[in-house]
Amino acid sequence: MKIDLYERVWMWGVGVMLALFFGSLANASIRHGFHPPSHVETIDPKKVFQNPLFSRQGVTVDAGGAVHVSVVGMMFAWLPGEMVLPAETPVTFHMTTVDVIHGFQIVRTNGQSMVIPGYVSQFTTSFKPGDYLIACNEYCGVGHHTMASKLKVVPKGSWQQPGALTSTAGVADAAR
Ligand SMILES: [Cu+2]
Repeated sequence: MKIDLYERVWMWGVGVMLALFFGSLANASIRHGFHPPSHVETIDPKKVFQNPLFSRQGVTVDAGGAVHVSVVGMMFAWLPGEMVLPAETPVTFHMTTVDVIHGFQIVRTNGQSMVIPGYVSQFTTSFKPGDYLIACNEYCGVGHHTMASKLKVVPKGSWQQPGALTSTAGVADAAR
C-alpha cells in the first residue's frame, strides 16, 4: 500500500506524541506516585464536625506512624488556620467542605485538590522545609480572597509530634 509522504509524517508524529503523553502519565503515576486527588469517600456536609476525621482539624499521627492532616473548608476559611509538618515525610491530606466547592492549594507545591460538598478529597505528598501559603483557588464568594491558611514545614528532626493539647484548632476556633 502506498502512503503519501505527508501522511506518513503525520502518522509518525501522532505516534510519537501519543507515546510521549502516555509515557509522561505512566512516569508521573508510577515513579512519582501522582493520582487523582479523590477516592470516592462520601460525607454528609451538614455533619462534617460530627465525623471523627473532621471533628478535630489539623495534624495527627496514626498508629502506624503515618502523618495525616484533616482540613475543613468553609466560606471563608480553611480550618485549621495554621499547621506545622515535618519535611521529607509523606503526609496524607483529607479535605471536605461544609458549604460550597473550594479549591485547596498549597502554593508552590504539587499539593492541591478540589474540595466538593459531600465528598472527602485526599492526596499524599511531602514537602521541603519552608513557609507555605494555603489558598482557595476556586471562587467561592465575596470573601474568597481572604480564605488562606499557613503551613510551616520544619526539618524532620525538630518536628514535634502533636500532643493532645497542641494537635488541633478544634471546632471552637471556627467561631472566632
Ligand atoms: Cu474558596
